[in-house]
Amino acid sequence: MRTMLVTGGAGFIGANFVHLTRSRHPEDHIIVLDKLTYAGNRDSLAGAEVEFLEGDVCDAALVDAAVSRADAVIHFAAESHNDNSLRDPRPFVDTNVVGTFTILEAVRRHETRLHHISTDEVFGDLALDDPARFTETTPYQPSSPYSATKAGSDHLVRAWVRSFGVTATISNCSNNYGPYQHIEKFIPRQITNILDGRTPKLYGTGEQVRDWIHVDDHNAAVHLILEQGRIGETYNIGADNDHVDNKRVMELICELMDAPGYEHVADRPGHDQRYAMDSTKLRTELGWAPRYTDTDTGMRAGLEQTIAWYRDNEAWWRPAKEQVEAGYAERGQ
Ligand code: NAD
Ligand code: TDX
Repeated sequence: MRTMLVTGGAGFIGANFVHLTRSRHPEDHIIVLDKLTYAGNRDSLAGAEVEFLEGDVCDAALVDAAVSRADAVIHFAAESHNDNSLRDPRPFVDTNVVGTFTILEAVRRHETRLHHISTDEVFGDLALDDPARFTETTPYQPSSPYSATKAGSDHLVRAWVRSFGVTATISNCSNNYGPYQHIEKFIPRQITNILDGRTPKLYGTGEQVRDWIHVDDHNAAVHLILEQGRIGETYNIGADNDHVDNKRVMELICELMDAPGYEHVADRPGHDQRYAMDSTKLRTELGWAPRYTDTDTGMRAGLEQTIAWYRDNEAWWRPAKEQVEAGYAERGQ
């Protein structure tokens, strides 16, 4: 039996990771450490047997005690929303940078295996007409306070590997979608807008490109890296959806939900244009491949599953809806 410490396990990707791990490794003991910020939801772990620690990844004593009992730490906890980081960057510096530092010091002390979860946004963005993809050696050029703090956390992990021999791996993944994603984010916001009788909202022209991946494909890659990844290495994760712009995703959601249309709203300041991930290393070294692929946008089956989940789980998202939309309305979005 292994003990896994999952930070941020009440958030979107972390909760999906816990459910996947429970189904694949029922014998594992899972400790979830989560502060339950506005983005964390205890209900996302319903049905999964876990030891739940409510607390902050910046709390060195709490983190040390939890890490001392773990065989591996999977570090998802972060402030994750770009729009929020533009209004109040402080929690991003605290959780993403100081939180990761705190985790690193604990795994250093206890010689514990760490996998650090990061994002494609550390590489900055590409021009819309640039067909390049980010590789593991693309220089970091983050644009927002969110991506800058994630970039900082990645640098810390690499420095702790090299300077202190910490046994860590990193993965940088593209935009995820799927069940349990907070309704402030693009895809669940539009799905719940339609379910709620509101008009879906597209920022600016909607020509930006995100390399969408289903959350289960991301987490399957994390499992592979944990089991077979080389220590000190970084793996890019992406499902080759870098030809699908926001407008196309919006049209597909409207089509699948029989919605009459959407409206254009104020654009995000400094809006990153195009993200595209080259996941060749993960595919060739570890044999990973995404399961959610199809010949249209690569997202139809995954979106159908995600829409059905939000339809069936209104009690999960309803309490946040009014406030999230009021916040967006204040900013003309
Ligand atoms: P999320 O915002 O849905 O969840 C974050 C979780 O972390 C929440 O449960 C929250 O309560 C918890 N948390 C926040 N601050 C904390 C703190 N100080 N101490 C303890 N817990 C804290 O985020 P997500 O979308 O699930 O992202 C998870 C990770 O994956 C992040 O590191 C993010 O950078 C990365 N990532 C996300 C995406 C994406 O598309 N969502 C893509 C690539 C990488
Ligand atoms: O209502 C909206 N309308 C809209 O057009 C919202 C909320 C977003 N958008 C656009 C902005 C982006 O181009 O959709 C795209 C996706 O937006 P978000 O869901 O906010 O994601 P993004 O900013 O791309 O970042 C996400 O992917 C990388 C996650 O939030 C990050 O945590 C992850 O690192």
